[in-house]
Amino acid sequence: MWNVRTMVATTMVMACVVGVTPTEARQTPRTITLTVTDPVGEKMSYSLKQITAKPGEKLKVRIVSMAQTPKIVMAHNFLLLKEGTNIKAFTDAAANARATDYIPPAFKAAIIAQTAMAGPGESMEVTFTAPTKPGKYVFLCSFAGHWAAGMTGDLIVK
Ligand SMILES: [Cu+2]
Repeated sequence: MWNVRTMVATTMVMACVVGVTPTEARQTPRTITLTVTDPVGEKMSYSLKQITAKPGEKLKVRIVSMAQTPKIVMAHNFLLLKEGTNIKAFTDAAANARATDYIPPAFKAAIIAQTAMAGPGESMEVTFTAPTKPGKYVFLCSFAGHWAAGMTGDLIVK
């Protein structure tokens, strides 16, 4: 029974982390956890499709990969892009940027925040300040083919 209880407790803690918690202090980043599992069919996604933030809010995004597939063929990151970025052009360039962990050098200026790639069982995080300009900002995984498979979402600043 001990194991079952621990699992239940862990699941409850994870559920809380995934949910949106109110900002307690301006200086303390609000943690947002995005989990990723192995693809279902051809589809791939983050556990959250949308993150809402206040202008200039400090956020910590943690990406947790629960995938089983080896990192070389299945890794995930979180990239937040500036408004107006040509997403198709960005991801096309990223697919050819394996040497730089799928971060396209020509598009570095378009990235607001990025984590390293997380392989199976790994988690990576990044702390950053949300844009001060209200709007919709795209986040995505830049591993080859993952954006096209659905691994993307929006950060809504309002
Ligand atoms: Cu991915």
